[in-house]
Parts: sequence; C-alpha cells; structure tokens
Amino acid sequence: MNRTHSQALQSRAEKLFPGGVNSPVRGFRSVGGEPPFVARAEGAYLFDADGNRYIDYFGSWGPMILGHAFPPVVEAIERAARNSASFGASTAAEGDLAELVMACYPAIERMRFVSSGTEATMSAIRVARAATGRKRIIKFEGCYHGHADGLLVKAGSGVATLGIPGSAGVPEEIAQLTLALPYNDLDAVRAAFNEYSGQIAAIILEPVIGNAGCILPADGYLQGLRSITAEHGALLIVDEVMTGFRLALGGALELYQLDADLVTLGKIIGGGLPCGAFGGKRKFMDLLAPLGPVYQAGTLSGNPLAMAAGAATVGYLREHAATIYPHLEATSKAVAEGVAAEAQKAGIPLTTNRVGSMWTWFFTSSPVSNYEEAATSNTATFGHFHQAMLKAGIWLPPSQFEAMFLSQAHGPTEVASTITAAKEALKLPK
Ligand code: HOZ
Repeated sequence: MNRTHSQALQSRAEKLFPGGVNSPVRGFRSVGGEPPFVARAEGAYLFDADGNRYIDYFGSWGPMILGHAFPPVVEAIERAARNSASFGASTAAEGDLAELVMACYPAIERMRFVSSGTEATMSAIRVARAATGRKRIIKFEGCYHGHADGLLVKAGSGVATLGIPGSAGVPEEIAQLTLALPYNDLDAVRAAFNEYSGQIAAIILEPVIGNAGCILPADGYLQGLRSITAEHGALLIVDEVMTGFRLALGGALELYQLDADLVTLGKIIGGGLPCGAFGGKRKFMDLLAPLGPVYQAGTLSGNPLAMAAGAATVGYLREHAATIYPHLEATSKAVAEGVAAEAQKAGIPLTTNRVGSMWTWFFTSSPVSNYEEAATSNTATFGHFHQAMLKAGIWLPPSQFEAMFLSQAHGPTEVASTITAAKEALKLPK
C-alpha cells in the first residue's frame, strides 16, 4: 500500500502540531505504524491522501452513524452555510434541534447547546455543584468525560491509551475533589457516600463505557446508582456523548429504562460538526444564567451549521429508527462475532463486549467488566492486529481502549471483507 503522500503530510504535521496531531490518540503511538491522512470519506469508506480505501470502524469516534457525506446532512449544511456560518444570536435552528432531542429524551426538560462534549460535562458538573452546594464528584475508572481538569482522574480514552495516570497541569486540589471508583461496583459507591457524607454533588458516568474499550453495565447497576444518588441528595449525570442516539434513539436512558438528573450529549447530536449539549430536570437547568447564578457561555454555542447537521441527522434517525437500529444491530453482531470466531479458530484469546453498534475486541481471555480487567488485554497483540487490518484496508480505532462503531452504510459486503482480513491479521508472529 503506497502511503507517500501521507508520510509527507505527517512530516509536515510534526513540525506544526505536538506529536503531529490535534488530538492524542490520532498519533497511533500505542499501536505503531503511521497514521494515514484522510482526504475524503463516503458512506462506510475513508480514502487517504494516496487514494487508498479503508472500511471505517471509528466513524469520527462516533458521530457518523448515518455514514460519511450522507446527502441529507451535506445538503442541510450547505443550505445553512449560504445564510452565514455564525451569528452569535438566537436562531430557529436551535429550537428545531432541541425539540428533536427532547422528543427522544424525556429526561431532558431544558437544555443548552455547547460546542463539545468536554464543555457539556464540565458545565453539567458546575450545575450539580451549584444545586447541591457540594464540591466532590464521583467518576469511574476508565470513563472519559472530556479533558476538563477534574475529569482527567483515572480517565479512559487517550489517557488510558498513553498510560498517563492523571494529567500534569491539573492542580492536586482539583483532582482531590474527584473520587474515581471501579465501574460496576455498587458497594464502592455506597462506601464513598458513607465516607464523604453530605459532600458528594454528583455521580457522572458513561452508562456503557466506550473509552476503556466497550464495557457494559451489570444488571441493576445503573438503577442502583440512580437509587443511591436519590437517597443521598446527589445528582446522577449520565454522559451520553458516545451512547446518545447510538444505542437507541433515546440512547442508554431508553435502552436501560433509566432516569437522570442531567444528561450530556455530543458526537451524533452535531451530525459530524462540533456540537455538544447538556440538559435535564428544569429545576437544575434553570440555575443557569441569565435565569440563575451558574455562569456558562459560548460564542459558537448553537452554531447554525452544527444545528442544521444535527437536526438532519437526528431527524433522519427518528424517521427511520425502525429500520436503522435493527440494521446497525445485525451488522455489528455479524462483524463482531465473525471476527471473534476467527480468533477462536486461531487460538487467540479474545473477549468481545458489544451493545448495538458499539463494541471492542479485547485481547484477553477474561471477562471485561471494569477498567482493571480491560487493562489485562495484550496491547501488543492489539497493535499487531491493528497494523495488519490497516494494511488490508480496515481502519479500526488506534487503541485497545476505544470502542468500534459502524454506520447504516455498513452492510454484508463490508462485514465479509472485514472477516476475511481478520483471518489473515490474526496470524500473529511467533
Ligand atoms: N477522545 C476521543 C475518543 N474517545 C478522540 C477524539 C479524536 O482524537 O478525534
């Protein structure tokens, strides 16, 4: 596979950006090999600067559920752009997307748009602290909620990928306010509420972890968190940046019949443009300025292009939910189980965790129900697998600790090519 142009672009990027990238996991440091530079994408396929074609299994890390350059989304962005890219003033488009979101998320009575998932989680925590007058928060090991200071404690995604225990530059005083507990362990949560009685403002979690690889909640775990927070007067913040509109139209809240005080959204909600949102119970959201004392703002919040792309995406999902979600489920099941069967034939220990169109192949024989177990994966084997798949034209997320995603544009052809490629890629060097 010729990668001459990508290599030249990488050399230039290394002179411009730390590590040659604008977001750490894109650097391929944990899997080895050189990252191709993307020139364009269509449907289920990415095309690099040298014209090589890849089946895309990371979908811009989640947003591209309808496939790349999906015509209704492209047209909506084009239409909006003709009216100018930004106003910094209210538009009808914000209400259009908000109504769609609220129709899918009954837990959201009021919401606010921001420009990223990081802003959404950071703002939701500020609201929770204001609502309770408490400082501490609970998060779970391996969950990633963006890169705000207090949320990088034992975080997943690039933090786990690069083996950074916390982040330099985060003051200890801030990190200490975050209690990082093992996921899927209600006793640990009860113990923390006893130890820090009256001090915990909120629990924030990924209802299905995507940022330590895909890790599912045990039966009753999410409901358990809901009861514990209610009992202790703390808020439950469900971070659906990754799972929102992906696991179901109403995300994990719908799938697991869960209620939340606050919900954070990103990725799919912007149809591939920079967009996030947080929302929830009115009594909490009305604490925000200009109604209340919690300050939060953004020049590009509710950006008209992002609103248009988001409304085209969520609107399409809503209209076609009855066919899209079963298709995503069937295609993901076929590829996830097909590759797992090849690993079994090759005698390679592999644990597959999947819910809908989100999954991870962990190179370990043990079940994976929390970050500690995910960390038993053989990351060198994952790196070998990743490189071999890329050479065969299959682009997986470049980390053992990220989830795979597919889109409505993936189908039996892509599944068959992926399984064939995996059969070869799983021939590991002795
Ligand atoms: N934090 C993102 C994955 N969980 C990575 C974003 C990116 O590198 O684009």
